Amino acid sequence: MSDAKTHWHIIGAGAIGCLFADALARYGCEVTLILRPDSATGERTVIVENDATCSAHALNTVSPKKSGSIERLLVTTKAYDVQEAVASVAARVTQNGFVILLANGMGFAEQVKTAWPRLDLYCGITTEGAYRLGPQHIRHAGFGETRIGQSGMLSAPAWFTHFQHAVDNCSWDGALQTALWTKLAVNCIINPITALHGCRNGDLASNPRLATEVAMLSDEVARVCLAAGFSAVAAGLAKTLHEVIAATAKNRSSMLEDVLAGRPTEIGYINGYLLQVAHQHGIDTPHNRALLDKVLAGIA
Ligand code: KPL
Repeated sequence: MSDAKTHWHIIGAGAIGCLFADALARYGCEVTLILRPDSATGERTVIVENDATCSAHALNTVSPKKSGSIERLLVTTKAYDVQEAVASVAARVTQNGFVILLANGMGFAEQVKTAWPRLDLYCGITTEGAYRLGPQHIRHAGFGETRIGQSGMLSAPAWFTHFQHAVDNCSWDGALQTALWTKLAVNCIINPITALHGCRNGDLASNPRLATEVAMLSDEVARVCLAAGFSAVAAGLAKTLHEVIAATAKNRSSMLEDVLAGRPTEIGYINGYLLQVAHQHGIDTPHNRALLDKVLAGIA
């Protein structure tokens, strides 16, 4: 069997899950979507719309209990669902199998590693933009990049070559922790402020009051990055923020989208994780604490 024909299971059939399912299916892989235990299963058509094209693939969907043995598992749930998702299928991941966690925020990988130490675990980050138009029907709204890595693994494992061919603009990152901390730092600032003020990312630069809030929060976040050993992330934070805000000026952050949709937010794995690290290093982070409390309380 050529590697392109390998079988991927994807748990978390939201916009990002469908985007990756479509990419792997287009490359020729067999793709099975694992749905929630109470969902109707069977063959479903995954539709991905772009500006110019629309791609459709009939994929098998199963419940966790019916997923059979799993060699390659991609987890694309919300951060707060990662543990439960992995728990529902961990026993089915084969001895040589592996798991990629592709969710926003940090902290869940440690939880998974502690609960299932035998799993060969990779992490990823993606800046691909996609939103749901309906069940398994999405719009690919922004072309981004995807990075995959594993702590301490400088070069990519053999399976990665084919994954990289299937997924556009995807690379192996031998220092993924730095990329994860960069994204965490940016998300700690853009996400809660936009969620609380109900504004687009660009307003954080154009509205002086919000820009002041950004500066105060950045200062705290940078101090935690530095203490955690990510001095380059701390030093480059102002520039990175400026670039991300400019590049996503018209977008709503994922946290604002969650608030508007009445979903729980991922703040526990974003500012909540930062607060945990700050506490370990004895750093005072009152602005992050206040934002976390307000988002959790739903205060605008
Ligand atoms: O990652 C993002 C998010 O919304 O979660 C940013 C970079 C803030 C873009 O909106």
